[in-house]
Amino acid sequence: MKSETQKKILLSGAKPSGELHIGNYIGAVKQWVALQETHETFVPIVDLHALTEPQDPAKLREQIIATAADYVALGLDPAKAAIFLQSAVPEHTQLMWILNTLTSVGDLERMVVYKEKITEGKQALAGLFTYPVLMAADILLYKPTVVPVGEDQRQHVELTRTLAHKFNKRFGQTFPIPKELHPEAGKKILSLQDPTKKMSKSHSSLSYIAIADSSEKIRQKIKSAVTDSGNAIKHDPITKPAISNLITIYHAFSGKEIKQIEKDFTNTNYKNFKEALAEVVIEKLKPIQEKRKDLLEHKQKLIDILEEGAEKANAKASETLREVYSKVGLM
Ligand code: AQP
Repeated sequence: MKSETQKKILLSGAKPSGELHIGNYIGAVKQWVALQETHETFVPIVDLHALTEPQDPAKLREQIIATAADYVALGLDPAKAAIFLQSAVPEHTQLMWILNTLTSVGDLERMVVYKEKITEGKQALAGLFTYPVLMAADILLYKPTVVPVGEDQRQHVELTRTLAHKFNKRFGQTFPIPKELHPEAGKKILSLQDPTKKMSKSHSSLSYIAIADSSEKIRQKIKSAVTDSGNAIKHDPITKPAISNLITIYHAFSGKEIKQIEKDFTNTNYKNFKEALAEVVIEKLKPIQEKRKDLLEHKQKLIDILEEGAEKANAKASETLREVYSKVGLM
């Protein structure tokens, strides 16, 4: 038990509700890729979460396989990380039920993502309301020490910690309390069209850059990105959120320090900076897109990766669920 809590374990996932974008990459996947070297890594494609909003079944299947290709092309190594479908490991929904019995409706009503989705006009469905409990189950099943996520998931990880504490208090020490990790820069990449909102798959396609976007599309999207008043390339998220967002993207894709980027573009303007940014993004995505294309041409290879990942995940998940069932008094 002690050695298990000390083992470094990582759990995080992405929802195949559309095309994976550079916000998902900078805020989350980039950290998974770095940490798979030092952590036992579980990175489900959380397909059940995609169902919290209406999906066309044929399109969903395509998005699921495309997300698997994105994961591998972005650098997740199936030899180091268990890449699998959430729906292939039934323990996720089984543990969710147990956690549901510990979750207060008041806590769910406070979830900002839920409130935002309702304000955007999404239907107030029970699945959308309770998905943070499924997310808590996704996490706790693997007893992770770290959960690298974007800032939008902070409240959900907080709920996960609350539920872990509640469970441990009532049934005895079971779950280590997971720590969320955010990148230093880029924990919330903003929409290219509306810098008051985060970049999201389910918003207009002009507002995000998909991992799979062509060079032409990337140039067009960055060119049409909203900017702030003035023309200085200055990183100040409060007064200049739009250009700061573009500088953060430049930083994430080039590895250059933000101060250095400001310096390099001192005597220039938004137009020139945007052109340079587009080239940096295109250059970085090119080999990733080639790998992605190759993977999608060999779908069976992706399916094998998912099956192998599910096997690894299942071993861990079934062990945790057995422990939980026994502690709560199920036979
Ligand atoms: N804009 C973002 N900036 C930084 N990180 C982000 N993440 C999402 N958007 C940004 C992080 O990416 C991981 C996977 O997210 P997800 O696919 O599970 O769901 P999401 O957060 O709901 O992403 P989207 O793109 O906004 O999807 P839709 O529009 O379908 O709801 C998470 O760690 C997330 O924090």
